Amino acid sequence: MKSNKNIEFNAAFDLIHENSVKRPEKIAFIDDDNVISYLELSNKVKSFAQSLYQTGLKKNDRVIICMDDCINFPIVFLGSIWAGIVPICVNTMLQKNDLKYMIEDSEANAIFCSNELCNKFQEIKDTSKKEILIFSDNNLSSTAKEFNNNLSAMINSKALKTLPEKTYENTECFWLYSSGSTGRPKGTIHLHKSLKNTAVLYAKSILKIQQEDVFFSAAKLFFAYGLGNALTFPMSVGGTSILSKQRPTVEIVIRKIINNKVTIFFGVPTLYAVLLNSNLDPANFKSLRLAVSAGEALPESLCKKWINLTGTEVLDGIGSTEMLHIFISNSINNITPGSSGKPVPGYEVRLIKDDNTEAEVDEIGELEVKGPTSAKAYWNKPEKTSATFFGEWTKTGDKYIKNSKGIFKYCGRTDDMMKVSGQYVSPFEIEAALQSHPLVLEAAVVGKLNQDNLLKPKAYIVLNTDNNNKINQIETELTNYIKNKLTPFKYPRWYEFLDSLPKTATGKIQRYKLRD
Ligand code: 3UK
Repeated sequence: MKSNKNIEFNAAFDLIHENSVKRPEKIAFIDDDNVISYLELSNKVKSFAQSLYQTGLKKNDRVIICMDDCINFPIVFLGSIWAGIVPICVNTMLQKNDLKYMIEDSEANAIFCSNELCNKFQEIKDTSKKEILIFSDNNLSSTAKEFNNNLSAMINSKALKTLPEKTYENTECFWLYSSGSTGRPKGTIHLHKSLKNTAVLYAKSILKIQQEDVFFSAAKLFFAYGLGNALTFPMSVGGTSILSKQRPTVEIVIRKIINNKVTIFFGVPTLYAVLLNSNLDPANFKSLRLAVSAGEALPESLCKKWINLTGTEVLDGIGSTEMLHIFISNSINNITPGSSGKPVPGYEVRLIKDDNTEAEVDEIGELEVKGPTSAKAYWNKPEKTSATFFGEWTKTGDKYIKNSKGIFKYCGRTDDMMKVSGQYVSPFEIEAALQSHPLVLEAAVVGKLNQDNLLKPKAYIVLNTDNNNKINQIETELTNYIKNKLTPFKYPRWYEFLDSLPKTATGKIQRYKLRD
């Protein structure tokens, strides 16, 4: 019988306790500078949890984590959850206006950030009416006297909160922000049970993760994908996770894999394309037993090239911030290159056609998913919440087709969003940014496939004046401008200059005419 009881459960306790007792000396995390064992991790989590209360924060308060991948990240994330405080992980590459929005929207009481980001947050604080504490390894702000705003002091203080705060499977645990084609990012509220459920349903059953595995995720911890790959999954089996602050270039990825004898690697298709175009020696991948790709569809050719080069499989699977991790996936010894595979057991999916009926085999429909890792809601956005979450079902915004073998193939988004390097980009956001440049009269942005079959933004521009003789300079100027104004990866990879944009009678840009 299905029980509706809300069972007592703390996600941090679940990941910490057993490891600290059964394998205290085992290395949990290795970052660019340090290593930490499961016992040390447990003590620091408890120390940080106690320090949170000493700074005046209370149960159910919210805190923002904007940190590069390093050992302090799991300590701050799990320490907050241990204390019943809700951490909100945000992208470290965001520009000030997005961060300011998230600080105000979330009503967070404190920010934990990497040293390099401290000034940025201080500047935001200075222009905002909101009272907020900022903690990093610098002592910049001085409102929280107790620890001089020093994160290390909080993590290393002697007082421990030995028992976790009483929380339940279905109480609010942490947030992530998810972006859409229009409007501001949405605070996506996840429950205590969801972290564990992603590990049980996907990582243990599909990836067959074990205590002996060494995990390395090129996707950072502030993404749902990276959080599962590099924190939940390794801790769910007592494995070791490799963290790095650095941008995942070919050199860094290869060095991390070799030096740490990584067994399971997680990347996005763009990174696989770069690795596969670099003429690498297969010996670099000797320690690997498996690779995973998500964020956008992995083209069939890249999947096959990876297998040829490394002799290991790469499992493509689709996940989302709303579902926390992957819910349709290929599996070991059973992959169909160019597809997302089959629903992960424990999830149900359906494809809905325009007339609201379910698609038959070989018919395209919009993908909906149901499973025990779905977010509860978007914070403070009732309309967007009810447009996405329907009882137990969640809309993904993706078009899919299922063949007679039950294998799902990605057919594009139902909205205007693009996934570029595994991350959401709204064409409208790039257009608005381009239009704010004095040289630009009008701009339209569409997705175009590059040589690896991966989608990247292309801009069609109508210039203000006749500048045709300096096109190269203008392109460089616009690229630098966008990289400064938006999260840098959103810049257009191609430009085309037109006299006018194709429009409908009512003046709407006809993007379909610009896509080839
Ligand atoms: C697209 C894919 C085709 C799809 C994510 C793994 O990407 C993640 O979350 P986001 O919220 O984006 C979700 C959207 O991205 N997508 C993701 N993976 C695939 N499309 N094939 C794929 N393999 O449009 C989806 O709706 O950024 C990925 C784990 C956790 C995640 N949050």
